[in-house]
Amino acid sequence: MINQEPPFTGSEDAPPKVLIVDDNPANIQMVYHIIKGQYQVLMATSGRSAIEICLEMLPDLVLMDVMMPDLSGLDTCKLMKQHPELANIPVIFVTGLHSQDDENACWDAGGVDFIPKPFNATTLKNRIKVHLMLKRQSDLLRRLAFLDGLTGVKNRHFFDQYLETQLMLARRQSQAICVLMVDIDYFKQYNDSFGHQMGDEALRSVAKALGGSCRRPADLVARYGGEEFVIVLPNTPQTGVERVVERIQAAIAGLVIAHPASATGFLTVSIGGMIWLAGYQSTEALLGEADKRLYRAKSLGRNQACL
Ligand code: GH3
Ligand code: MG
Ligand code: MG
Ligand code: MG
Repeated sequence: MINQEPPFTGSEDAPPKVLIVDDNPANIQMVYHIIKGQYQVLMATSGRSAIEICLEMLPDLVLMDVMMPDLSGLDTCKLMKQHPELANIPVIFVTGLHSQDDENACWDAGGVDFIPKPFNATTLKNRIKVHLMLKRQSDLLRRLAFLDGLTGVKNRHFFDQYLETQLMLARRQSQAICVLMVDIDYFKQYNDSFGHQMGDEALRSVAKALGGSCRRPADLVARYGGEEFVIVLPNTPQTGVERVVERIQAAIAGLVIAHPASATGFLTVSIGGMIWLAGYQSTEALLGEADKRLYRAKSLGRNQACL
């Protein structure tokens, strides 16, 4: 399932990743010996390879030399700031250039700090520490802003952005994209029977079951509102969608949540799904089609899917 959240700096089990960029390997070694042991250290000897490593490894911080042949540190930093996935990685310039203009150019390029060479090792270590802490906090805030507080899946805000991006990709690559709307059946009555706390607990269980049913990295489960969830399955044709739907139905049945108002005696969901292959206009149209099919699944008696 999608984990399209910003990289979380220094999660409990992984030390933060620091990328050292310098065209002179001796300079890299010197910095490496100062910071090794505390961080996972990555190295690049050119601006181009720095960008490549950033895209692949998503470091939490970059220590950037300025003067490098080919792509300068300033230009490398500017490229990073233009890239949506790299823009929030802090760049500290570590440079032998000392003039006021050089220093200003580093700030203009988007650097968060400027350390002139030769530097004091303790100062370097502490500047890194401070910027990693700030990065960790901003990552956390960004993550929370995209999460549904009750169920822990992504929220509507994230979903809207994600669907927009995926639809654009699907259009560009002429691939199928599927949206499933999942609505709990007779959920008002569930609350009436067991109370809101039990209702919330059931919502959490359903969210977890949906998450476990969507296994591809690009699949996304989000809470659309109330007792309604939405799922995006990029690049998934009809047979794949049917398999996901079967998994969802089996997972919900496997929860065996007693629900007296339900025909089966257990909590069930209705699913409306729309697969669009090409020529689709907008996310609204795609969602509208999925919603129509959800309505049909409801009117046909609930506990079923209409694709
Ligand atoms: P249907 O089978 O047609 O979907 O019926 P329903 O009762 O599920 O649908 P309706 O839209 O009439 O009611 C949705 C109910 O979901 C209303 C509210 O009691 C419940 N609900 C919405 N959000 C929450 C929530 O965050 N927590 C809890 N416990 N209940 C919620
Ligand atoms: Mg250099
Ligand atoms: Mg409902
Ligand atoms: Mg509803």
